[in-house]
Amino acid sequence: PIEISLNGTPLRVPEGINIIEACRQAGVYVPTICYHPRLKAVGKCGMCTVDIEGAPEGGVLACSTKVQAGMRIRTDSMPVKARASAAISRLINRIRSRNAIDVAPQASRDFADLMHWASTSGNDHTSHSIQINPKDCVECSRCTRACRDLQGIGVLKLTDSNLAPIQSTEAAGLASSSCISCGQCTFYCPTGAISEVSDFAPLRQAIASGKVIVAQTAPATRVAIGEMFGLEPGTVSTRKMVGALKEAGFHFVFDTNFGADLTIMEEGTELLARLKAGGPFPMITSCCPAWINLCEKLYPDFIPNLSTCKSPQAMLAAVVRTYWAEAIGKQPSDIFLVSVMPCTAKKDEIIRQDLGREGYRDVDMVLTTREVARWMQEQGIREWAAVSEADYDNPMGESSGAGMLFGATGGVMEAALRSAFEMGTGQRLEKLDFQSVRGFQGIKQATIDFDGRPIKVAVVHAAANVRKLLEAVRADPGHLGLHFIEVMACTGGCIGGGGQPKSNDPLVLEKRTRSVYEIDAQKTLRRSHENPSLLNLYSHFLGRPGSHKAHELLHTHYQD
Ligand code: HC0
Ligand code: SF4
Repeated sequence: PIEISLNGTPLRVPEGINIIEACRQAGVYVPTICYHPRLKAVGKCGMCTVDIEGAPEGGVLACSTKVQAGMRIRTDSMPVKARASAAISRLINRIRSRNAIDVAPQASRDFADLMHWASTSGNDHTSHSIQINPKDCVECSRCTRACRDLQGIGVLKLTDSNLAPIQSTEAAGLASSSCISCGQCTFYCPTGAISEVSDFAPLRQAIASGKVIVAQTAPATRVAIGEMFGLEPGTVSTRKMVGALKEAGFHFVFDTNFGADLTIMEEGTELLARLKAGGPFPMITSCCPAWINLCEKLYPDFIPNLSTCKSPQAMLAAVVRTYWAEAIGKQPSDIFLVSVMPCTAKKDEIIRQDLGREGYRDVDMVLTTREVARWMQEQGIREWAAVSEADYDNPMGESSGAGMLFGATGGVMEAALRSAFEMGTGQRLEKLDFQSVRGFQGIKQATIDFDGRPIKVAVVHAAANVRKLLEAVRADPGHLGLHFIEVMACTGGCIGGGGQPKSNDPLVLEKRTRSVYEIDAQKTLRRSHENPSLLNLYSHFLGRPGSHKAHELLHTHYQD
């Protein structure tokens, strides 16, 4: 650590951090709109200037200036505040000019129509998952940086147009671009000018028409939803979340973690079959829909490598519509199934051809973690503390710790290794934790000894890293010797999904991840292939993993 002085108070801070982080650590507010700890600082909004003793007048940008030993920083001087308010005023004027468009009551009808048209003319509603309503844009460029730098996609641009400052690089709209619907842009957007496509009307209609209203909740939602109600990132809210869903109109709540266990049975069996047959390698996980979009759009040569398994949300949905519908004596179309997901690309996934049969879709609607919290709030839930806890419904409420791991980067790999090792070698793993595939390194590699046979695996997260790894695999005739790759399009995996609560906490992803591993560690049931409810489903309905019926319901095809 080094010593600095902040507003006259001595302060010890880590070396190499920028001034704005030092101020935050000391609880000193510095206004900014374009800065986010996980994005490259660009000093775009100009609000965060601070004075430094001995430095020229006009100050320095706190977001892009590093602290130095002995630095004497002031955030509370009149010139600092004057500069910040000038920058904020410029921004407010620009937004107001766009929204001025609220015309006087005496205006003529055609003038009002023109203004309304102008203020919505830049809207982009071409995508199934992501929408742009640029009227609310504050031109901070956080979305463009997320898309370009974190994801390596780069399909958003800032323009000079005051009415449509943020646009897709494709004139025909986002849907025609290489957008993978990951939603990272929506997570970083401070205002909601770019957001998930959101419409509660079908849910309201389903409730009004007396359907059986069912939810399933993804692994990563339970360690994040509390943030929407003011709790610390990483607070485990599993039973609260189920209780809140019940209070908010859902009759049954199932756990996507059960679907994750089911995926492991199918995907582990597929891996073992490929190991026996000698390929095709590397097998690549298929549960991240933004990755599937990326693969189909930009890496179609990897389609044969994709696991044929549907994702856990899709597998669980297929079981709800068939096995469970019959068990409760209902027609599949009597059920309205909502997937509560940390992800915006799941909205793309549910309209894929294989996710439905005979005139209905398996999943009716995807709500992101942010949206479901808004739905709960609309239904009158304000205080998280006042919500009664509840348990998942069975049989799709029982799940293993391995299923929980799906929510973090490396987790699908770890869950698959636990089961594939034990199913393939007939031996019992002594140590269930595979530390080598955990953590935030962009590309992780490990070699696991399957009873004398070395199995080489890689884990990659954040689309920019995915592109790097795939290009390396493509360039090597021996595909780097890899047997199996786990791909997640968002940093940290699903816990960092584009539909998760927005946060400026630099450690938010780490906090959520820690809780994912804690939930697994505290379970007695930590292997997917030992989930009793799942084994029961196989013996009463599906047959063996990889059976004809399993293929019909749980596996899929891809489009190149
Ligand atoms: Fe995920 Fe999933 S783990 S993609 O990250 O595989 O969204 O949380 O629900 O389907 O289980 C997201 C999270 C899921 C699925 C699971 C997978
Ligand atoms: Fe870029 Fe992902 Fe946003 Fe699409 S959803 S614009 S790929 S960040």
